[in-house]
Amino acid sequence: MQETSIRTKTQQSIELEERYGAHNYHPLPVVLDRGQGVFVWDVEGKRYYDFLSAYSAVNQGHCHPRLVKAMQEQAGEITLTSRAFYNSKLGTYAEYVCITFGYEKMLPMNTGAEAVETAIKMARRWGYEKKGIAKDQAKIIVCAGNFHGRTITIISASTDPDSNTRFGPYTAGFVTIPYNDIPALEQALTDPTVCAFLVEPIQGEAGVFVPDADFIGSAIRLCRSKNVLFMADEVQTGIARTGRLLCSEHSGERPDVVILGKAVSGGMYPVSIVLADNAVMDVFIPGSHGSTFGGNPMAARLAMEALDIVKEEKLAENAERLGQLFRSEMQKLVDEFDYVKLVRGKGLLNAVVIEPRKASDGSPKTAWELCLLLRDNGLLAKPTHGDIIRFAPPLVITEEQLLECCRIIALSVRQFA
Ligand code: IF1
Repeated sequence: MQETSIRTKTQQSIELEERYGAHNYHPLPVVLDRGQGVFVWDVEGKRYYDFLSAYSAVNQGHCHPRLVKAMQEQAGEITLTSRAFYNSKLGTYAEYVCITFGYEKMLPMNTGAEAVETAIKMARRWGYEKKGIAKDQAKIIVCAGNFHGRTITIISASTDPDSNTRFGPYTAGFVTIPYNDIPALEQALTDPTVCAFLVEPIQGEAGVFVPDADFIGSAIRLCRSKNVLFMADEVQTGIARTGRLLCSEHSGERPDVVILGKAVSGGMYPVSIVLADNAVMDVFIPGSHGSTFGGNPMAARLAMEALDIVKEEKLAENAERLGQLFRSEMQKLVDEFDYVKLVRGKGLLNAVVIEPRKASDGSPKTAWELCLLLRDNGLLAKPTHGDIIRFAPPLVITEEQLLECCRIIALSVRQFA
């Protein structure tokens, strides 16, 4: 009889995913099965601190009991009506969101990319109808190193070859400037066909690049002076992640358009939102835009509950306070280990840069190997762009848990020596 190798559940799950799933990701070898708060458990029953938070989608913690309850209740009432009809949750949701974020209108979508696409369409139509830009000539300024999603139009604005090569032909109308570069923005704004500037207040995927303190504020004022829409992509930086409800708040200025996603629903369901005032949002008339699931009652119910949790559990304040503690603890590792180059971030969106090295046997010692050590020590994080490890736990983490995680990171960095 053929000896069947005893394969662990982990190996079985990975083999199935490898065999039948597209290889559009290179996941860390761990198979998650359950989540609660800051913790996740793999199929072998091992517990980990989640320091990625599904790329800042579970700011409220995994399976928050209030969100589970809301989802269970709504699932038994009505989940989807389409926008062919009104539903009993959308008006309340729209009012709640507009009051919470201080905008006159919201347009509900599902994924972050759909919200970014919505903002691009809105800005272009605003450019033609309100700014008088010639037909099909509207341009949108973006920054090098951006990540706004993965549709053809959005990757047409990307400077990351992994995201955009061999997907052409590309959408026209994007002008790229360096991130955090006000003179370059000033120059780009001299073009009268520019309708908008689309930018992340902190570049997440690029490696948690925090711009100069006055970059966003100066950019908003510059755009205002040139009748150009400032559009903040807060899909990753929003919902209290950086120590304020919106990262743009740190600038003291108000974007014309805000794009939200991910933690709007606490990671329970794809929910995204575009916020703007009437003068911009009213370019959308019946039949001009939409989506099957956009604004559905389940999304509305979850988003209101998820945003209530952010406020009632003071998650922004927690992110601000514990983010400072985390960076000061990581700075100790930067001071002690030459291969821990720097720590940067805001609130609980942080990253540590690791100097790639080779072990004595010539094997690689990069951020990836350090993340494998972190996994073995009970903490999950993932590198971005090779040498940068993003650390972004759920915002419900306590000081005691955060300090335990700092000890796990320090232990792993020592083992990595
Ligand atoms: C992947 C990155 C993070 C985003 C910002 C829009 C979107 C995202 C600022 C689109 C999505 C996700 C997508 C996911 C991994 C993750 C990611 F590494 F890709 F860049 F978070 F940094 N704006 N980011 O961060 O939202 O359509 O995904 O809902 O595609 O690998 P989405």
